[in-house]
Amino acid sequence: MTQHGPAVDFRDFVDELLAAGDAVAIDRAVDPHLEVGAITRRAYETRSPAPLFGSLVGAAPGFRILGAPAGLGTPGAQEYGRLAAHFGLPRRARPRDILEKLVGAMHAAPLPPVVVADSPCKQNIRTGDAVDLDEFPVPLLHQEDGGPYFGTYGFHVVRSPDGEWTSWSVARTMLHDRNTLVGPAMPQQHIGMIHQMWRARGEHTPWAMVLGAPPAALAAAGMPLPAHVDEGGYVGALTGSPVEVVRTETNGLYVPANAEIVLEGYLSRDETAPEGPMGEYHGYAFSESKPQPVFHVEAVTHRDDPILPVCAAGLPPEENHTVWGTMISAAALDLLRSAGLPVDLAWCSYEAAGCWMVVSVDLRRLREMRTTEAKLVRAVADVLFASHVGWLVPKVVLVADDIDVTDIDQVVWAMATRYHPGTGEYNFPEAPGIPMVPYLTPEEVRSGRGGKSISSCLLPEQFHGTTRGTTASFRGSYPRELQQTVIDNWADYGYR
Ligand SMILES: Cc1cc2nc3c(=O)[nH]c(=O)nc-3n(C[C@H](O)[C@H](O)[C@H](O)COP(=O)(O)O)c2cc1C
Ligand SMILES: [Mn+2]
Repeated sequence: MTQHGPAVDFRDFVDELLAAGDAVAIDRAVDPHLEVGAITRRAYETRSPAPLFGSLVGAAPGFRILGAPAGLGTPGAQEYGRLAAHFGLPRRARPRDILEKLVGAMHAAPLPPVVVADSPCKQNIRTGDAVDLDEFPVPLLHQEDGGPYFGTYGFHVVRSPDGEWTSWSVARTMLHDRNTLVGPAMPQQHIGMIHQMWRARGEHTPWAMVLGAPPAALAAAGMPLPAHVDEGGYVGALTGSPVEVVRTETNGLYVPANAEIVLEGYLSRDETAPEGPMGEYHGYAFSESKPQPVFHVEAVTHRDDPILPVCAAGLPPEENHTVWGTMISAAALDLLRSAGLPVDLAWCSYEAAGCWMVVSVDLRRLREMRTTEAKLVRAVADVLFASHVGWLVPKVVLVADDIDVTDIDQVVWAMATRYHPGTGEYNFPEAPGIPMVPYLTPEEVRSGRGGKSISSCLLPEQFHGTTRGTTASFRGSYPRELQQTVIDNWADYGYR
């Protein structure tokens, strides 16, 4: 193996977290039945290091779980360290650094994966009747879940029948029995589109699922890049080296060679089974299960002492917010900027649980445009709500670029003091959107449209390049030299 580093090798990622004190090796026996989930949830909610479970009740010795693989750290310099490590960025990276790296790679030439001979993911191989998913510590993550979830932080690999498009995408999969899984493959998502192509030919969809993938590949598989774009090529551009892949045992797909666990088989043409309920990323568990397509596992390969990464979805911050939210932000930011809109940054506030994206508007460029609020809002809606990424974003909040959109306190302040009730909100009942949003009416869920808005926190005079007030704050209300003096003397005043 030639690829090393936390972005391209999950083992290196885990080692880096341990070395940085951002993961805790837990040796005592922990039960995959709820206890793994409870510890992982508490780690998110207290912003503690990621739990690495080394001894799991009922599982084969050596089998491990990493919980909260992209949870946040305590507020401060390394808050985003675990996420930054997914991209090979320093642990001190800030959201803007991460976004600019992700956007930059969208404009670099794709570096497609390369096939290699060395493949740790084949250290253990089981095929046919020897496949037994119960051998793994598949966790029941919440007491309200309909079953244990194998895939909460892995990605599907599928390829279009003409071989032109290989899609990597993150979606959940629940254990159905010893060799089948069940989970969503929504028609608007790329796995659903490719599934439909195979179904139209009357065939099952050849499929693999990769767990313990190179972290950058996992994140890219959670990114709404446009259709027909291979996430694999994007990951190469992002990390600067092509992902090393190997052929599956059974179905001719290619998977990252250093993956912890690979499941291979097919996504059934038309067989379904009940899936869920599950504690979900908006922070709720709804009581019903739904019929979803069945994934048949015909081979399992894994590294020695494999590590299954686990996201225990629910209240923020978990990986749906930190990874998915960040990848949505980057894709939307690039889309809006590329359309020539005066956009500084876009950020899906983790605290908003996937329900809104805050967009900061470059006031200098806004003035030059000589536009109005209604026209600006319409332009943002036209670009965003027609796109693959925009389908995922229910609400957009526009703020001026004096607001740091990655700081929720500033966003709340802008919404409270600048959004005008009655005139500041624009509704888009015809815009298509993901039907999982909790507040949608049954009719909106059925039609797949509506429940979408853009709220403007731009003040009328900001369209003409003026702002009536200045900001009364440490940064806004004192001369630069005095600010520096205060900072330099902070300890001398008696502050620690
Ligand atoms: C931890 C995590 C869990 C996710 N779970 C799902 C899921 O269950 N279903 C789904 O459609 N998307 C899920 N997503 C979002 C998709 O991965 C994302 O929308 C991605 O763009 C889909 O790939 P595609 O654009 O190639 O279709 C999840 C993302 C993350 C990071
Ligand atoms: Mn895709």
